[in-house]
Amino acid sequence: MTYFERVLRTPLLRPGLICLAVSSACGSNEHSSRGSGAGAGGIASGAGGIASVAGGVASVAGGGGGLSGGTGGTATGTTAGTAAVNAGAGGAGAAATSGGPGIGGVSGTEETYPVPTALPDETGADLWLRYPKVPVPGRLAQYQAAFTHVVSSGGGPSTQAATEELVQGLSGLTGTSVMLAAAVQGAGAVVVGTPTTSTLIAGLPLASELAALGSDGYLVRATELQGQSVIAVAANTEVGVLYGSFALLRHLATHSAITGLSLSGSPKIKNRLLNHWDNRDGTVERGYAGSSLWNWSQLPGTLSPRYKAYARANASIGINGAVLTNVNADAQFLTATYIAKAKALADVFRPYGIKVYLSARFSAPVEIGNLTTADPADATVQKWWADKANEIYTAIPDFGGFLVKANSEGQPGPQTYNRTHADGANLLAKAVASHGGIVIWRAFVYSTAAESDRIKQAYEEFQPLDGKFAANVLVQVKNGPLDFQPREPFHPLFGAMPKTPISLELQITKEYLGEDTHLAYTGPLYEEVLKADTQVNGPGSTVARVIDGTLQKHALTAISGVSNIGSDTNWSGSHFNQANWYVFGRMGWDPDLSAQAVAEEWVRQTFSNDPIVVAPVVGMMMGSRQTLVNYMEPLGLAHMMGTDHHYGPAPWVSTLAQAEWNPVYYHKADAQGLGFDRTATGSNAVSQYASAVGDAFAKRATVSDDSLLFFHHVGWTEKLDTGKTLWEELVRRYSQGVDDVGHVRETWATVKGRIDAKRFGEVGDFLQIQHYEARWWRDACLSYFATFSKLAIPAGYAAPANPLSYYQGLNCPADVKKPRCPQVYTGTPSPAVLP
Ligand code: GCW
Repeated sequence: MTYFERVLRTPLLRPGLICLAVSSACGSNEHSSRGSGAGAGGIASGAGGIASVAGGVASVAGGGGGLSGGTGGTATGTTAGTAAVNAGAGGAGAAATSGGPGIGGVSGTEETYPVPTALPDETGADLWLRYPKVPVPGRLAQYQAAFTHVVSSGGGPSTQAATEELVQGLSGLTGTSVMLAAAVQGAGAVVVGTPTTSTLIAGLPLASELAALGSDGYLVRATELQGQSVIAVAANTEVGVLYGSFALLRHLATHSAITGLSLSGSPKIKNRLLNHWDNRDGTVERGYAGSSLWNWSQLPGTLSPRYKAYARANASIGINGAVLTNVNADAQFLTATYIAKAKALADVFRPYGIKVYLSARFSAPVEIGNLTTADPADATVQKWWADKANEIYTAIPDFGGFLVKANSEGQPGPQTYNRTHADGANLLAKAVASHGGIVIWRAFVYSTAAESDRIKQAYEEFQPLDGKFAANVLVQVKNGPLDFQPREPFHPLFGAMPKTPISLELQITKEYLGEDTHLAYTGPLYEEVLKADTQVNGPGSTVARVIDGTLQKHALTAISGVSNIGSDTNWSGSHFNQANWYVFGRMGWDPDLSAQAVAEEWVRQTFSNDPIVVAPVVGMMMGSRQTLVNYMEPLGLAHMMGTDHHYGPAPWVSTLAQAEWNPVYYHKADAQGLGFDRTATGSNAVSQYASAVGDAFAKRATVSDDSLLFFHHVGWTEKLDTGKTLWEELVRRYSQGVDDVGHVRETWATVKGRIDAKRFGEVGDFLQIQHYEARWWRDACLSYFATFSKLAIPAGYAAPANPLSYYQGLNCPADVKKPRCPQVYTGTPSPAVLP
């Protein structure tokens, strides 16, 4: 049976069987009293291939197996029949990881969705905040009865933002005019506020629950007021009220039941930041979504309406900080002219609970301050930063602080003056401390010194500094030790600096994952690193527990995502790239959410709640990252992308000035085999991990195939766990990756007519590009590796379409901001695995 046939045969797709609530918006710290589901399906992290795509679908459908792990949920929905949640046995896939935290079955409705008759084209500009009228009559009637007016009797700009959103969202979803009122006026009131801003909220018996929520938490509760049934949205702060309003709207936009409604949530990580790599000239480093959203030349006088839209979108997923500027920093951003521009943005973002931060160029005292040094030990330098901080805080009283890349890839830093990273960080930390600011100091260091193994450098430089950083400094660590590859093991610094708050840096923009066109949902990647067990304090010492501060007892916590946002109408360069922004926010709020649960809520809000759309599209997303790994860098390969632009395959590059800039440095293909020996017989990078983890990576018997070539140099004809030789397994994965993109295209074809023609067509076009480029990756890499293995493509697999010289001679992309390689868009990319 082909993948396509399997999708069509999924019981879910039969009329009347549409109970697919695999998950809800509710994770372990975002509770619904109505859902008591035990772990829903986990993510696929293993060999994947076609099974990973199919597994995603099967798990949503509650069908059998696939790669979905975990036991079936047992949600107790209040609407009859909504309890059958992800009841599939799961775990059939050998590579299944365990399921996520308890997830209640609260999404969706049992009603049959009508085939849409007229679907207006959509640009994607509304993101997941579309609020279309509920198209199923039962649920619509419930919502129309329950939501007739929004009651707010006080409060400031954040409360106003919340009520504006509720009025817009509820009006859209119910197809009626939901009004704002100062008092309860009959049935259907949504009463919002804090005990301070609203006497109605103050009168409800919520004090003890609110006390447990902290400043950003919220409660959404069906209750009674003045003899009327109402929904209360309550919090300790007005921003909490805003978060609660978005939680309610998400609940409704996913067509969830509202009987006995009770939602609550509070973030596990305090600072949840987007890092924009935006430059003064409007370009975005590693941006594939147009130019910068910040129109510096028009600021501060002209405020694009997109600034507010950006703030709404971020608040809706819990993001509460934006570093406006590139870590490859420009001192001009710290001048009065640019501080005024940042202030204008801060003023727009403030009601939405979003603070602005700036990247700080370490040499700014010299470049814009006329000093002769930037030495942290110099008193004039210290005064310069203190004065600069005062100037910024005068303009922006809630300025978040500085993000710094120092002594890496040519950036200035304290080492220029023989000082340490801690000396540098503490200089800035002291300047912002009295204002409540923080400094986020990046551990992504990339020196020019020759190294035995480039991935060891961050640990070597930073681990010895543990305990030396000021209290308001976080060290920000990328998910892996190399550089945002499609797959890497987790970074060894997680857990290794117990006295230092550590922030996790994820990349949302897909620099190494197909940039704007390829569908690669990063939720599974994020989940993989968050769940990775550092073992520093024994089992359970996951990266999530390191960065939420619970493992090593830090109150200062942060997570950053390198933004994929730009001036494109669809914000992120593609419709599916919006999901990566979305999942970053949701997992930043709750790092225990499952990628699958988040994918489902995103699809429901972005495309459709119809199970005939939700199940296959969630399946496409959940399999997409493994599929991309397979056709780009399977089995632990890394960094084989084209020079500078990082687009397309170039494993043969060997002549760049520094050894570790070259792909050959990372894959180490030779006549014997492939892969980087990082065990004790090689660079011994494994020794940077806790011994239980390092030992597991070091042994061929225990290292997973997904990390194999990252840690081992393996002979071409050595047998892997799969029973195939390395060469055979390599060919199999590359080929499977290509064909799985073809299967995704077939799946996408099934939702035709269920979503608007514009977005349907645009996604289809990108999938076609991805399919051709996947074949390009496969053919180029296999042709190249064959020159070492001297082995033929095994029977049952297509030969590369062109000789190696063809791929080596390609000169693309013409435009690195929208990279394409039309030369390879010929022929038929599949099948790579011959029928
Ligand atoms: O991933 C690499 C990018 C650089 C980036 C650097 C970093 C901002 O290729 O463009 O520079 O990482 O994270 O500092």
